[in-house]
Amino acid sequence: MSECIFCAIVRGEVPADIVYQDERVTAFYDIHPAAPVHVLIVPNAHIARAADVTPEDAAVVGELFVAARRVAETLEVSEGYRLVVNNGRRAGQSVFHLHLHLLGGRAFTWPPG
Ligand code: DGP
Repeated sequence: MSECIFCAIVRGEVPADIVYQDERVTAFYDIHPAAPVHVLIVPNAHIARAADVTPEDAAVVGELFVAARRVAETLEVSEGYRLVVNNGRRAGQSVFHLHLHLLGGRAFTWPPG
């Protein structure tokens, strides 16, 4: 998946402000922040969309949430943050490597746009 920008970030080939990384998960600041805290949490192995997640991916998908908790604690937004997954262009997905958006540092409304 050499053409995938998030794969390149995970490999360290494209610079990013990484806030957490382990063998299976990487978290880095979004280049176009939509909140005072806006971090993307991705599996290191390429999965294009939430709709492509298989039972074999269940463990790493869980690890995304564990990493989100860790990032929220590190960045001191645990009291209120939003996790978002855009699946497909119609839902606003622009990078086709599965990612959680962790948004915090401000209040959020519902429903989202
Ligand atoms: P989505 O639209 O849900 O697929 O979110 C993709 C996000 O990725 C979007 O908020 C902008 C961010 N993004 C795109 N390219 C880069 C990049 O090269 N570096 C970083 N840090 N973020 C990126």
